[in-house]
Amino acid sequence: LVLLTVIQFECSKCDNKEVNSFNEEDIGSSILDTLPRYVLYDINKPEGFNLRRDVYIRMASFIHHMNKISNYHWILVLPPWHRLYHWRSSNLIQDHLPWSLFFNVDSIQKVTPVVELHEFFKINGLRSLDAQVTLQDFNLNSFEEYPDFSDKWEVSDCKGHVQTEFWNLSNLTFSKSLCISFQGISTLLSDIVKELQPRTIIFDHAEMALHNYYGGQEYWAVRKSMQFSDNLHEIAKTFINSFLKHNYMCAHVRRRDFLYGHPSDVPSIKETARQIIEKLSLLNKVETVFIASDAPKVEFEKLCDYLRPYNVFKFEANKDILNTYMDGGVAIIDQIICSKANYFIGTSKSTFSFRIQEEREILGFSSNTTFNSFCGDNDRMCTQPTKWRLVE
Ligand code: GFB
Repeated sequence: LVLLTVIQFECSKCDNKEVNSFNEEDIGSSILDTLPRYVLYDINKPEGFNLRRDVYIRMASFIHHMNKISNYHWILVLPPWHRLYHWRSSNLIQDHLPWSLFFNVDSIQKVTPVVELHEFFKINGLRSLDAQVTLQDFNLNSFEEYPDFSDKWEVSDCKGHVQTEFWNLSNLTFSKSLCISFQGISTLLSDIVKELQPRTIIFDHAEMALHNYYGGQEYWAVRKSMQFSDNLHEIAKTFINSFLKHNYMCAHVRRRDFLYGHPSDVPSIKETARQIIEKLSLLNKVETVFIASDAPKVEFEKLCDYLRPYNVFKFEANKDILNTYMDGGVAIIDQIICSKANYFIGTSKSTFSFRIQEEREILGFSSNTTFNSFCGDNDRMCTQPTKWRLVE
C-alpha cells in the first residue's frame, strides 16, 4: 500500500521522476481505481506544427473537463514530435522528439496535468492500452436540405486507414480498437470515455474534435502555459540584441505549399516587398526588417533585392543550433523574434502567423501592430485577420 501511495503521488505530480511500472494482478481493483488514467492522442499526418499546437489546447480542455466530471485523475500524454512534412533537413533524424525540446513543460504542467510519452512508458510499462479510437467524419450528404451539425458520435465501420503503429512504435498495442464517427467539441470525447471506461486510451485524428470555446478564458489560460523553452528564448534574444536592436518590423512570408494551397492569399515576391515597404513608410524610424520564411534561398535573395534600401535580416541557424533544436526549433526562434517586433505582418490563413499574433497579444502589443496580413496580388484591400483579443 505504501508503494502504491508513492506511485499515486508521483503520477499526480506529473514530474519527471522515474516511476515504477506496476503489475495489475498484484493490485486490487479498488486500489487501481485510485491511480491516474491516461489519454494519448495523435493527429492527421500532414498537419504542421502550429495546427498541432492548437489541437493540444482542445485536448487540454477535454482533460480539464474529465477532471471536473469524473472520479479519476486524468493525465494527458504529450504526443512526441515526429517527422513533420515541413521539416526539410533530410540529414537530421527528427523523430520521437519530446515536448521539452521546444517547450517549457513545467509551465504547461502548471495548468494541465501532462506527461511526456517516455514518462508514460515508465508508468505503464508495456501493457496494452485499453482502447484505441480512430475518429472519423460522419457521412454528410451535401444534397441534404438541412444538414445536421449537432454534436454527436457513434461507433461505426472504419472508413479510412486505421493507424496501428503510432510514431513508428511497434510496442504500443491496444486491447480494443474501434472507429467512431465524431462531430463536435473536444469535451464530447468524455462521453466516449464514459462508455468505454478505459484506464488508458488513445485517440487518433484528434483534430476532429473542435474547441469548446475558441478564444475564451480557458483557451487563453492553456495557450499562455505553452511557453517555448528558455534555451530557444535565449537564442532569439541574442539575435535580437546583436542585429535587430529592438527596433524592427517582422514579416512572416509563407511560401512553398501555400503557393498552391492558398494562391490568392500569397503575394508574389515583388508585391510582398512593395507591401513591406508601404508598412515601413508608416512606421516611425523603423529601418530594419526581419523576415521569417520557409522560402527557398533564391526567393529570399530576390526579396532582399527589392528591399535594398532597408536592413534585412533572416535567422540562419549555425550547425550546433540546427543539430540540437532541428527544423522545429529554428522555426520557433523565428516565431519568438516576430512576437517581439515593433510591428508584425503575417501570411493570411497561416497558423504559423496566428500563433505569433497570439504571442503578441500575451505580450501586450497593440492590436494594430499585430493583426496584419499580406494581400494577394489581385486583392490589395483584402480582409485583415480577426482580432482574437486576450481574455483573462
Ligand atoms: O506551422 P504550420 O502548421 O503553419 O506549418 P501553416 C508550416 C511549417 O513550415 C512550420 C515551416 O511549422 C515550419 O516548419 N515554416 C513556415 C517556417 N514558415 C516558416 C518560417 O517563417 N520560418 C521557418 N523556419 N519555418 C499549414 C500546414 O501551414 O499549411 C498544413 O500546417 C498545410 O499541414 C497547410 O500544409 C497548407 O498553417 O502555415
